[in-house]
Amino acid sequence: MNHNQTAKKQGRSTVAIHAGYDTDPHTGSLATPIYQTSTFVFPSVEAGARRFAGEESGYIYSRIGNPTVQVLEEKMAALEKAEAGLAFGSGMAAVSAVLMALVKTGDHILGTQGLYGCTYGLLNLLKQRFQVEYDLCDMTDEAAIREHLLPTTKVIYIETPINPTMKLVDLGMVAKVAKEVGACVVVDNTFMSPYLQRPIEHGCDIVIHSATKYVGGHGDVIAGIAVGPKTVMDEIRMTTQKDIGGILAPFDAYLLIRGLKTLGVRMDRHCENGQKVAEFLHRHPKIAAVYYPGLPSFPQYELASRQMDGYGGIISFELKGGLESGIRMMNSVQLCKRAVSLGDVDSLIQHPASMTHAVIPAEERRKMDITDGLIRLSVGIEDVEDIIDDLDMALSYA
Ligand code: LCS
Repeated sequence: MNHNQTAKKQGRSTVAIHAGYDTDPHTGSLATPIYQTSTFVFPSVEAGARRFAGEESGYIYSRIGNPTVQVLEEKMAALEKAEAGLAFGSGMAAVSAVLMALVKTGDHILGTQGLYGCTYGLLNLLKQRFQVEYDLCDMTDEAAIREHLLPTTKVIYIETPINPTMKLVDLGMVAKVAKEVGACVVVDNTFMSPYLQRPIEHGCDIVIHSATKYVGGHGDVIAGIAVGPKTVMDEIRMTTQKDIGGILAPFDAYLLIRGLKTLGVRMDRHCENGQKVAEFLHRHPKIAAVYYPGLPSFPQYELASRQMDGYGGIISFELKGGLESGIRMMNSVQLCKRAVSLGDVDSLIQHPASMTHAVIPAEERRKMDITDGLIRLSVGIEDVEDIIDDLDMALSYA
């Protein structure tokens, strides 16, 4: 039976463990074998030619398909309820391959006001080098989206929650508007993982992950995933993936397959810890504001509860003492690590304005509400009392 057909009837954790791979037919290996090979032997010249012509299935060369990587691609497609998936050597390789396959010179991309710094950098690169236009708008507001759409808008690009402000976008609302104008909705689902949010269920077209984060989960691999309609994924595989070449190595695919097997238990714990840490910060006298979708005071709490299966593990906050207090606090943590990235089992704390989002000019950052005092915490799966003790101690130095 086809893995994806089986997966439709199963729960998210079962899919994460079983989709894309059954016992290895050659050896009975329970774990997915790492096919550490660059190339594949053709049974005949004619068969090789048929594979190149797309007339026969079969592997050719690992830049255009590898059995270990394929298991990961099928698992992620099944989790996101997509037809097909593609794995990349980084989240940015996925973002760039998808966008460059969907647009050409003169086209327009409409993005959320607030994007991961390098995605913002890529939009500027596409504009400066290839005259692909872009605008960013507040996508919490349907009228603002309609105002910014152009006849040339090919892609609506969304992050939700937005890195690092945690603002949400109503996926169903954007998908409806996009359908009216024939634009493709691309969603960066990194902050949620497919365990907590599946944009395709809301009518969106393509989903991207920095698999470096929750998908891998252990802070030991850089990777990206894109999933969506098979025709679009096939096109990307044979163009911006094959010819630009940002593919994933078989060993890294193996690490992600291994990571996905514990996605459910990790995400449940990230959510549980995230909620308790957010509540602790919310009560703390030195904290001015906490941005976490699971707090009833969060402006989009209702949307979060409707659209997401959990509130996740990322919290942004500001101290009453501003940036200087924040720096003292971040320099005092011991258990939480001062590091970029997120979604790891380890708790990570960083300063967006000078780190992940430093590439965005200060004026643009202000429009995105990335204040200089904003701190982002990725709550890990350590014992939550230990995380809270560490933050409490660090805040005493703030
Ligand atoms: N999309 C989002 C939402 C991200 O947060 C990142 C990386 C990427 C795409 C790019 O993925 P990568 O190429 O790194 O796998 N975000 C980072 C962050 O917030 N801290 O360090 C990297």
